[in-house]
Amino acid sequence: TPRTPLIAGNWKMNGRLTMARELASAIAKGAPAGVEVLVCPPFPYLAPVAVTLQGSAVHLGAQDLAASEDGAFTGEVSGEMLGDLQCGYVLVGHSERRTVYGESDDVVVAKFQRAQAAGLVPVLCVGETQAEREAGETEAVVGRQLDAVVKAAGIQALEQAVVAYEPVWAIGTGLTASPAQAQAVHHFIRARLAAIDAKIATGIRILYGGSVKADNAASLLAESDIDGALIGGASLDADSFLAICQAAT
Ligand code: G2H
Repeated sequence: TPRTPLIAGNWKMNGRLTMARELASAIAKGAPAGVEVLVCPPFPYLAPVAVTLQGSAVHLGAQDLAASEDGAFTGEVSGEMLGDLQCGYVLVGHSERRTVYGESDDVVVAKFQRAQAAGLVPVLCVGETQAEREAGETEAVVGRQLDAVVKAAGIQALEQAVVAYEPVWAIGTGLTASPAQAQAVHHFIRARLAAIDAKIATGIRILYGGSVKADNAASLLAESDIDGALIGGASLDADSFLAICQAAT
């Protein structure tokens, strides 16, 4: 595959400053060659983690950004601010944002576009709930989430983006999609993009997320359309996270 694997840690709302520094430091020291490694700490720890990562090849990203440009938006953080803190990436439309904070496809699209306007690479998260999967709607839901962005931003925008497929039923539940189940959806996503632009579809990295651990990473990453992983729980332990990075090499 022409695609460099990307292993991204989504720390969610966990840890304290000391832990953030220690985790970042261990990852910076242990990250293997041949894989791109990304960590996404909580907002307040971006700046100290950026300092810790200085001189290492590990990339820094945020977990969310504002859908608006700078202005009177109390509590929000703009893409430009994240750029100032050395972020190169930002998660957009994580299922927790969509479900717990009610982010619609429109909001996700706005965040995707704001990220790119600020020079950040958005990691667009898509995925179906358990009820949607059981109703046979996986492709309809994932297709809709993907199309919303392609329609608004244009297919060219996907050249500077990453997609993460995260079945909601597999997030933090210990349930993982089987490699074949994940591969089927990854293939669907790539084919949907290929129908518009084959080159962009070939180049884009599609990560799998949802209870990825050191012991199931290799079999998922062996699938031809799985180009990396977005890791929550297991990214909080340096050894586990580094083992997953190693599995991607
Ligand atoms: C899915 C994933 C990381 P976890 O949310 O984004 O979390 O690996 O804990 O299921």
